[in-house]
Amino acid sequence: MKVFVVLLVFAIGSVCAKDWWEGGNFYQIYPRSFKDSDGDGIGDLNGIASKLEYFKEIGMDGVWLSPIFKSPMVDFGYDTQDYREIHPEYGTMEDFENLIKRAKEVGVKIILDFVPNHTSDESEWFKKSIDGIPPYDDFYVWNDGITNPITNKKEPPSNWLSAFRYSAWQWNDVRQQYYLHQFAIQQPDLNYRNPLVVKEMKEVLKFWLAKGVSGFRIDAVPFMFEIEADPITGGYPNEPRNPTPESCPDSNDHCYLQHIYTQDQPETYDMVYQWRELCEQFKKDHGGDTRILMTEAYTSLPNIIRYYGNGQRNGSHIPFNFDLITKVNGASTAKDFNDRIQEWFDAMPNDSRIYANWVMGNHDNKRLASRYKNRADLINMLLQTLPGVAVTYYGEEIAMENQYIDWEHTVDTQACNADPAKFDDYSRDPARTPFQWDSSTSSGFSTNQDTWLPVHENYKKNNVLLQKRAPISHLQVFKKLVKVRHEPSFQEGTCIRKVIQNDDILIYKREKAGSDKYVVILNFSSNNRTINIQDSFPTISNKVEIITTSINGPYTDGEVVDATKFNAQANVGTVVVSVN
Ligand SMILES: *[C@@H]1O[C@H](CO)[C@@H](O)[C@H](O)[C@H]1NC(C)=O
Ligand SMILES: *[C@@H]1O[C@H](CO)[C@@H](O)[C@H](O)[C@H]1NC(C)=O
Ligand SMILES: *[C@@H]1O[C@H](CO)[C@@H](O)[C@H](O)[C@H]1NC(C)=O
Ligand SMILES: CC(=O)N[C@H]1CO[C@H](CO)[C@@H](O)[C@@H]1O
Ligand SMILES: CC(=O)N[C@H]1CO[C@H](CO)[C@@H](O)[C@@H]1O
Ligand SMILES: [Ca+2]
Ligand SMILES: [Ca+2]
Repeated sequence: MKVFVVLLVFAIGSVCAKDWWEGGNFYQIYPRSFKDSDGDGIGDLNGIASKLEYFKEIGMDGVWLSPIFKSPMVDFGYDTQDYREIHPEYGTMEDFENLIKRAKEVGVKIILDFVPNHTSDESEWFKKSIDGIPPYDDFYVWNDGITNPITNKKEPPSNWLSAFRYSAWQWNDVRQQYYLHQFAIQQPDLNYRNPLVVKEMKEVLKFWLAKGVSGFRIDAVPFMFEIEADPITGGYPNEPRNPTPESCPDSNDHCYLQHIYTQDQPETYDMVYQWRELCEQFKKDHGGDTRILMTEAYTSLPNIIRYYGNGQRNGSHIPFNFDLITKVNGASTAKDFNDRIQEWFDAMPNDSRIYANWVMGNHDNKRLASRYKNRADLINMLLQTLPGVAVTYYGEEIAMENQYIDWEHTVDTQACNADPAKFDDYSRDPARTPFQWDSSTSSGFSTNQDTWLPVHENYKKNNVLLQKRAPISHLQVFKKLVKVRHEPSFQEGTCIRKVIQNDDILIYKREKAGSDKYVVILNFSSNNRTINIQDSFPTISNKVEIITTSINGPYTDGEVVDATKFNAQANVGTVVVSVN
């Protein structure tokens, strides 16, 4: 038996051995909200460790954790105080090592969020930089600013704006200089033009690789480098006005300017390629599975594609594709979705080892089930059945919804920096509420009634335990999807897509020679349609079996139905297999 298994693996391997992450399924955890083990109302590492089996149950290969490093939590961990320490609310280094050990036993890879663009202003590095102590004096972007000739007052060196509104320059009284912060004032930007910063950050990556992590998700990559200061004046150029001024009238808003000097600088790509080399070298030196990089960059498609590599050098394994978050919405048609998908495939490098990826939600965006009313299953179906890597934000598998949080209770710094009239547009709190495990106190997230953000008010009707017990639920659909995803037709097959019925329906066939033929039918419209699947795909037989379908759909899993009169109901998605 053992010999047989080895031979089989070898036989597949000799054709095209897939590395663990290729075509993988990934899950994002927001550690504060996943599971609280000690009743303080805040999620923690031991909480995550107690739920590792759940990741297996929902078919995840890897889990990436939003930041867990020591932080004053102005931006909930996206402001790092110490890159080598665990944030005390989340546990100890021992807890982390235990998590890694247990995750290995269960067979789930752990990936850490790495926030390179800035540290916290409470970082020792920044404190030493303020005091001008070498080598930290040049670890951040400091500048004298300009003296206004009329008022004789100091002004920031340039008009650059923070992503969290207002000037990106903050005056420091001690150092008598401005420092750059592309995000909150408490998040000073690191100076990547200083080789010591580059070296130090590599040491940090190696530190965590040595602890056994399987890779990194790298935050806000486009913001790493700014244009070099003018060698003579030491000044920085102003950024021009947004080319569509009417889209952004408020001069304090980040969008007011076109960020040609503070984002997407060419040096950024090189940095990512260097980090990839570091991961490869670590594997060579220490063995084990491939350590991967996932990169977060909200930028143009050609820029995102550059993160994959440049033909000579490899870069990010998974440069996040946010197009299905940012370029479509609840009113988008099947054609809109298909066009976005096609754009990505057209832009991707022509290399069989490069994979598409699809992200449907994250901690910076509103919940999938709220963006797509009644269509959470359909969207998850799209995510799980397209070729490439799938990335799921915690709770989307049970269709968790946004929880409205009023101004008084809002804690997200991005919303708090906005005004009471506009805060909800900026707030990311509604999508960060505690995970809904069951119907007990605080949805089984915590034994404490008080949690750092309130539990969604619908938790007694919508939680993992209920959905696990129900024969038909979002979770059951999700589990069917992740299972069928392992079939060769989904892993290695072709994907032929068509938009039919006046742009109402996206239909596609996943097929690998010698394996089952699958068809995915997604009705993005509010029109009920009856379709003939054979009109789109003549090789599909008269009868198809339902693999899984949206919970509001007319069919039942396992049912065999007529492919020539298929009921493609409004807002419903279905995966079928051709019955021979
Ligand atoms: C890039 O990655 C591919 C696929 O993993 C590999 O075959 C190739 O050798 C790598 N290229 C370099 C320059 O490392
Ligand atoms: C990729 O390669 C295939 C086959 O060699 C070719 O038909 C296709 O046009 C190429 N696509 C791009 C974007 O270069
Ligand atoms: C679509 O069909 C469902 C189920 O039969 C029904 O509830 C709904 O009203 C129909 N919608 C339209 C627009 O006809
Ligand atoms: C794109 C982006 O804004 N990414 C992150 C960069 O850092 C800020 C501040 O820490 C985070 O809030 C963002 O999510
Ligand atoms: C493109 C389209 O018609 N989309 C509709 C799909 O159905 C939802 C819910 O009924 C509508 O809100 C969308 O406008
Ligand atoms: Ca806790
Ligand atoms: Ca920067």
